[in-house]
Amino acid sequence: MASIIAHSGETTRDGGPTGTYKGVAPDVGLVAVKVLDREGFAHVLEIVRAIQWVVDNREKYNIRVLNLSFAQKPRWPYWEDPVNQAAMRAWAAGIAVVAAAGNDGPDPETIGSPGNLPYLITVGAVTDSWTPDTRDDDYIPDFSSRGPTPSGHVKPDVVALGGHMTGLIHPESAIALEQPEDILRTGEFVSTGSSQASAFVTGILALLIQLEPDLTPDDLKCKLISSAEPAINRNGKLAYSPFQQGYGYVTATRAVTLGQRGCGNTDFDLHAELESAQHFLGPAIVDDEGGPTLPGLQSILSSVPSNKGMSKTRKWGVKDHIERPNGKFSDKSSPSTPPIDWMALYLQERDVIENLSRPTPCQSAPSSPPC
Ligand SMILES: [Ca+2]
Repeated sequence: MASIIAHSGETTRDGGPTGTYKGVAPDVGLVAVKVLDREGFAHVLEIVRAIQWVVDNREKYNIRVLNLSFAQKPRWPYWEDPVNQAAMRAWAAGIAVVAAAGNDGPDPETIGSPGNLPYLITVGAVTDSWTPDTRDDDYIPDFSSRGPTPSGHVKPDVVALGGHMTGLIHPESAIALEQPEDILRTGEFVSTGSSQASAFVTGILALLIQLEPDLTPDDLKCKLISSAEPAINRNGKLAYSPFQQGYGYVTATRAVTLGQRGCGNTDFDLHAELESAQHFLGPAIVDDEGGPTLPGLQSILSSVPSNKGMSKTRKWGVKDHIERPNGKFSDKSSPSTPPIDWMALYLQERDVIENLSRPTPCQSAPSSPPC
């Protein structure tokens, strides 16, 4: 996970590629806090102590983001969970906390703890189907845990690349010895899961902080959810429920260019929560068949499960949906008016990008460089 976040080693040697990959944020400083044993287990209270150590040492090491690439079945309401309480203290102290959704899908209500904590950034996985050059076959694999949480909150918040991620591993570690087939000739290890997706997003947060150091944890969450790209079918309906994709697929470039501030955790009150004065229930309700849904979801969600791998109807993002070839809504079965006004969102995004790429106006001062 650390190498997905921050691997800074060389990727070329003698002018040729070495087959290795850099991490998302190779300039970041890492503070590794070891909690899990060789088999990947830890007592709840050890995790709590570790998170508290991070909070206590936040200023000493300038810790801004905490990656929690683990998930356990929630045993308490989110506000009574000791790990969640520690994670809330971290968030309140100015540390953005990222958690894995879990690998217990595709059933609903499989989000683990601490990913069930509403305040955190909870990340599910997308796989690129081994084709990095097209997203038309990128899909949410079955293993990625689905919401809602027991308290009815929509999770994951976002999905990110988590399929066959390449990273460094200690050759004598338990997992390397158990799975030698996943070690490449370069000595790197290939692994898959929402933990890897969580690490990927943690790297994106480090990049955002590098550019804008004053971002708060709530702002960082806002940057991600406001720039994520939902999967949209040709008929304008969502290809995945928000319980599967959250706000959608996150990428660093969009978080940097289109991400906004001010929209993170506006429905909650962390200080009231920490004083046990208030807790919050999410918007999920029960449908006619006893499954979880959201008010109005049926009219905006495709009734057919999205394909694994290549899909002729699914596109990731408003831009790809609106600009898709062969017409926008050419299906005979498609409604003439899409259930969500994607065109308005598309025009908003286009305006932002055009403003970013517009050259700075020339200055009239004589010392200015010529335009
Ligand atoms: Ca792909």
